[in-house]
Amino acid sequence: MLVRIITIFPTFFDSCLGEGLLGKAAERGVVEIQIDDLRAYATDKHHTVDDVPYGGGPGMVMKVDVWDRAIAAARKAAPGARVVLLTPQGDRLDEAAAVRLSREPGLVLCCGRYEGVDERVADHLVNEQLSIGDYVLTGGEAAALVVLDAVARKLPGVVGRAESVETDTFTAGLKFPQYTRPPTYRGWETPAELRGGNHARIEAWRRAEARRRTSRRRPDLAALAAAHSVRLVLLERAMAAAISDPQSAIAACAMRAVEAYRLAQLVVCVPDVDTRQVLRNAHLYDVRIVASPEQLLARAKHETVIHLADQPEADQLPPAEVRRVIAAARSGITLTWGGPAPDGALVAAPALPGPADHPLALMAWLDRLFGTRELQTE
Ligand code: 6GU
Repeated sequence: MLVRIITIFPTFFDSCLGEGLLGKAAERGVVEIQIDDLRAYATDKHHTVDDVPYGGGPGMVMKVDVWDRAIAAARKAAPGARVVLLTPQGDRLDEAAAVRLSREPGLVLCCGRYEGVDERVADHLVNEQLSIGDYVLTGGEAAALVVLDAVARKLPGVVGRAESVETDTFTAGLKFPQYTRPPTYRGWETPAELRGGNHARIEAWRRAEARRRTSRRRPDLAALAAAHSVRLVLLERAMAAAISDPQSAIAACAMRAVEAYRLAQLVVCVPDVDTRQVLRNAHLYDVRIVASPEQLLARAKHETVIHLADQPEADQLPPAEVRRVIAAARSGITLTWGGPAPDGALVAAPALPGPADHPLALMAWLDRLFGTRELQTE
């Protein structure tokens, strides 16, 4: 992936890009980083990049024409790249955004300064705006590094074991606590559960700890990551009829749903297709394969079942209400999609353009439900 950073402080990036994860990624050729000096696109002899604001007030505003030339050069150097303006006014960077950006062919990170950038840059020249949190930095440079690090570690071959990306904090709430030798230090013990070598016990302990600290420290994440209790059931009919290659479409859908929406468990009920073929990497994603929808739904009787409807119908729940139901659920939620609504299910409205029985419609629906901003259509 080609990443081009446009900045008035080109030397800011010198030390960190050669080090650690980003250094390794560059060395291996997984990312190529170009630093571009915004001042090179100024036209006067003082290389002026800002001017006083219309309407008065403190601070200077970065000039639209200078950014226009810099971004045009970047689009030429990195065809197809997504152009991102770093600004506290942007959408908040989160793990789903990092995953989404890691799938772009290239990125252009435009470092604004906090006093401001002429609004026409945001309106006409970039594809999106990102912020890294609710605090003010003097410039977008530190934010660009944060974005770059978060995105780069999603690229294959950057983080050593695929597994460490799978178990990252935020993929499904906060991470479990980790320990290494010695077993006791100044009387501080490591948990006995981790030392016994019983893998099932270790897994159970880690899952429980992760869930406990997520709900204590980050109830906001816990609601979304209702995690180990939100299950998505893909019912076969509509889907198999709608697509020519059900195996790979379902697999893509399943992987993305678990990754981007932090569904900790996804259940696929596709009796008519070869499920082994569908989910070669199922074990990585905690995907369960169940023989028939009836079997699953019988087991799930005590759960709330929300059916994502193919067609708009009366009495459908809007996405905000579905989110509320999921967050409030105590004993688990099953989302079903693809066939007719199971008995007793709440029915939710897709209200989406295009055929609602296509996997992309499901992804768009989940985007709305779980707050991922953009639908990946490639
Ligand atoms: Cl992207 N830029 C600046 N200047 N401040 C920020 C930010 C970005 N994200 C949070 N604060």
